[in-house]
Amino acid sequence: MAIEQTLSIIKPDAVGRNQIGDIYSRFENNGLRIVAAKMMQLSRKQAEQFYAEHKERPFFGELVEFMTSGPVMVQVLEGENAVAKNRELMGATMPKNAEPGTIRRDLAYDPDNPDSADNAVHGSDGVDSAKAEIAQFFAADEICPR
Ligand code: RTP
Ligand code: MG
Repeated sequence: MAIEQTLSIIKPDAVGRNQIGDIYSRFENNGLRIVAAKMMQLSRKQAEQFYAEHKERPFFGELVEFMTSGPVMVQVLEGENAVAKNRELMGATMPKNAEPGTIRRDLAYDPDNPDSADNAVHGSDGVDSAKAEIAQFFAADEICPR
């Protein structure tokens, strides 16, 4: 199987709930290595660029507000089929639709706000987008493949 890298972001809601360690454990316990990481406050411009594919969508403004509402933890994950593996660990986009056992269901679903799209994590959706997203946040010498 192919060893891949993927970009992961722990979003402001999960950072605010002190869930970085829980999420890192899920990565490490499922064959994904953290090979680069940084905490940062995204600027509006960085968030808009990162989610540019969604700029015509009705939720774009809300998404940019959310992604800039507090610090995020950005990491490169490496492992066999890392792109798909990370998406599997994350679960469906909306926490209410994500399966129990996934990050989004276990850590982001709020029964008092069941339709919220605040969903704890981002993961690249393909090998090509992973390469582009990694390059947006990390210089080559900031990544430590193992
Ligand atoms: P992500 O890019 O963050 O990993 O999420 P995803 O692939 O599962 O979902 P995507 O369609 O790329 O949507 C990006 C993010 O936009 C927010 N969203 N809000 N209110 C809504 O209907 C809605 N739909 C999507 C979510 O934060 C989603 O992760
Ligand atoms: Mg996406």
